[in-house]
Amino acid sequence: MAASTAPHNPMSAADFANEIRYELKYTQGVTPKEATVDDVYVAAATAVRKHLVDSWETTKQDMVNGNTKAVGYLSAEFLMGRQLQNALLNSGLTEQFDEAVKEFGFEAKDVIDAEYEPGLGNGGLGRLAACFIDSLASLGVPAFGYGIQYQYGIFKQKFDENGKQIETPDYWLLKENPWGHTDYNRQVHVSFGGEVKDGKWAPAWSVRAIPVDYMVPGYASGRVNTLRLWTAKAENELDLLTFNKSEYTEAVAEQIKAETITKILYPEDSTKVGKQLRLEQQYFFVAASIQDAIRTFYPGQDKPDLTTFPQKICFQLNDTHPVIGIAELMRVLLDDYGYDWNTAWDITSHTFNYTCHTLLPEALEQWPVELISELLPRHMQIIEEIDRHFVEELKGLTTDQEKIDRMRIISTDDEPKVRMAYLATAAGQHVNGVAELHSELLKDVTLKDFSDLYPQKFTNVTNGVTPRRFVKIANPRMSDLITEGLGTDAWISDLEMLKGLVPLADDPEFVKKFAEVKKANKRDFAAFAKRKYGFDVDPNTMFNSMIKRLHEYKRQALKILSVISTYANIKSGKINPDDLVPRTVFFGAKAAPGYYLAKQTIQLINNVSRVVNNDPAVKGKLAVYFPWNYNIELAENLIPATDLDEQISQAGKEASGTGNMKFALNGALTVGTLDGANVEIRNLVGAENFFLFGMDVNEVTDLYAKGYDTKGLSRGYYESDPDLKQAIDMVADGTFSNGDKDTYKDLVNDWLTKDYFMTLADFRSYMDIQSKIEETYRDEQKWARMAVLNVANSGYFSSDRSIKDYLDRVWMTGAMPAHEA
Ligand code: GPU
Repeated sequence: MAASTAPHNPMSAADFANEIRYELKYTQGVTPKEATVDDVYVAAATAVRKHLVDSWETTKQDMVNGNTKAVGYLSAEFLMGRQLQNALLNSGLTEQFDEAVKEFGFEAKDVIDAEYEPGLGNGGLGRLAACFIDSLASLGVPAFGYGIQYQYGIFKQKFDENGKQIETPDYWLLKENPWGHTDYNRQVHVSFGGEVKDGKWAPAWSVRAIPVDYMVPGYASGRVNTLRLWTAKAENELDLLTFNKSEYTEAVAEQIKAETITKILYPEDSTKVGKQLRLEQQYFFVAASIQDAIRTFYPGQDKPDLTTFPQKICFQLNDTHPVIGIAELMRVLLDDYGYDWNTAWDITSHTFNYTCHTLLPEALEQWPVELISELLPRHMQIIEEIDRHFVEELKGLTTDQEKIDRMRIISTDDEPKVRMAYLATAAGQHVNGVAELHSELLKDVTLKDFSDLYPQKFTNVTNGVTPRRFVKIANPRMSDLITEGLGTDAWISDLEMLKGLVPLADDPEFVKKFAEVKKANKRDFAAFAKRKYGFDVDPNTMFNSMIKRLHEYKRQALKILSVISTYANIKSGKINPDDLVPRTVFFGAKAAPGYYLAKQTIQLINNVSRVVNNDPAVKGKLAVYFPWNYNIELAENLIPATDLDEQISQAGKEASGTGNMKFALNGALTVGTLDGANVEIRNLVGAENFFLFGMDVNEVTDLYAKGYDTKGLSRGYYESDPDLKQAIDMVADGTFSNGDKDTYKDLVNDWLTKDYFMTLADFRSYMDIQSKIEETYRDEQKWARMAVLNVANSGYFSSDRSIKDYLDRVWMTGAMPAHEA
């Protein structure tokens, strides 16, 4: 038996069943006989939550009474995934649970499945926040996650009979939410609008911000942190006078206006959406969080000494969404607590740090001065003052007036805007990118002026993923094998230990077992896909997955064109299907509802899937599936079953990627470009264990310089590559639209005239790497060995390591002592 460091609760399964029975009776009022699977899920969740309460309480106390600076992770998104399995793992109750639920007539799997996944995030940025708070708790760092409890999360995706994406609301709170505790006693108020009188803000309206608290249990740390998500409620629910006049709608107008603030998550990902409501959301949650932090760290104090604030907590700005918090903390210090400008600035600038998650200039938020002035007039004044001080400072650093203008926080054009990334960079102590390449490009391109003058602010923290959810829970078979191989399960909280698997890559017995684990996972996935989607997936094929938001820069188009090309070549006889490695291609992707070309791409993929999967000519050789509504649950099921992972963004566009890390850690090989964290993955796992293709950043830059997108150079690639031409022609000629030639005309037209992300330019290189992939895959032992080496060398991509890097490079704090108070 391997030594275990995993959390263990001495409670018996029978006792845990008693606790479930207790909750069924006293919390839900149902008898075990009546209890449905949903009831048992809620009861089990409530019971396991109680096992975490003591640690939660001491963690909160130690955080306030101790001397370790806390981290406030401010994020508009937390894409948490389901909670029950993670809570069971961290409270050491997994096995007891598996046994106990049987008493109520259910399988553990079905109870786990009863949980509805909250979708309070769009994609990578939101999931990263969730991984980070898991690691903060697991490392024993005092931390709060602060965000928004949206009533509607990311839309639910369906496909209509034509393969088009349909968005339906995600009414997640219709199901019981045993994890969130609404704490009406800790509500605060947040104001908006109005005007500035005598230097003081006289707001026009305000709302209540009510916290919903989630426990964030650490793995084997004895710590439980808090995720505090704010929900908006009206100051006055109902205007009784109006109501009594039977004007019912008017009577609830205020309630509607207030609740609208936290009604819905903007389904945009990596794009700038300039909407007043979005600014309201941003201000709402950061203003509430700042009040909350002051109240937490200076309990009961009317006139706290806030010059110590930066020693109590530092706020991490997860992209630009919470950046208005800088102006808010200044306002609080100046107006509510009467500090002078310099003192307030000193406190504020030592409190915030900023993480940038993009390179796309269009994704950097800029708020029109007019809008901020209307919604937050005092904050606009303060931002103007920050801008003025900043210009003064710049004058001391450079004589280049153009540079100063370029760097101004408020743009100097006809429609002045506040550049939130610049505000964050000017005010924060540190700015970081999310992968080495990204951080370099931030310094050299996106924020070059700033890094020239403030090089000491810039640093890199490469992203990571939590090994608890994405290895231990998602891939139990592989986890057991790793534990067997290493003789301990300590790797779960010290992921670099996976290095110990390197020698086992040359142990045929181990490699064989590893390959068997993958096969079993594929069979599991096939069963899951049948159950959930009705798909008939052949587990004896190569599983090839591309799961991420649908975005042109990520280039799902490149993948689907390659599939079409293979299909066409089989049909035409150019390829003998018996020479192909049988392959099943999976896509998972949501498109922003207003993103036209992304939605056309979804439609195309669905129709390629329909045509290919129904064509006897390719049966058993090629299949394409597009499970709808890609979410964390699907990721947890598909990643452990995947052989080949696609990370094929145009070089220089994907800030990091985190799916790539999850795949490598689960023994999938990557086909990818030199983009984002791919670069680091390839360096660590070894170039020979990674399928590299495509242009690098310099080649991309050169091709732009030649006028690729402006002079229509993509057409040359189309004309000169018969495979590419054939594939695009097939899209244009109606093969995937029942003969209709118009369905994809805008997509095709974009490819042939602009193709900004150079899909066509990278096509040949992408097709060429496929033969190498197939040749490698045919040698089962070789492929499995490479997969083992991917796992063994990917320990670096634990979010525990990311958090340690933040602690050292950005936050300058650490874990709480076991008992600090
Ligand atoms: N990312 Br900006 C998002 O998911 N949403 C955003 O609005 C912005 C960035 C992603 C990056 O695209 C991805 O490369 C990165 O891995 C992730 O953030 C976490 O840093």
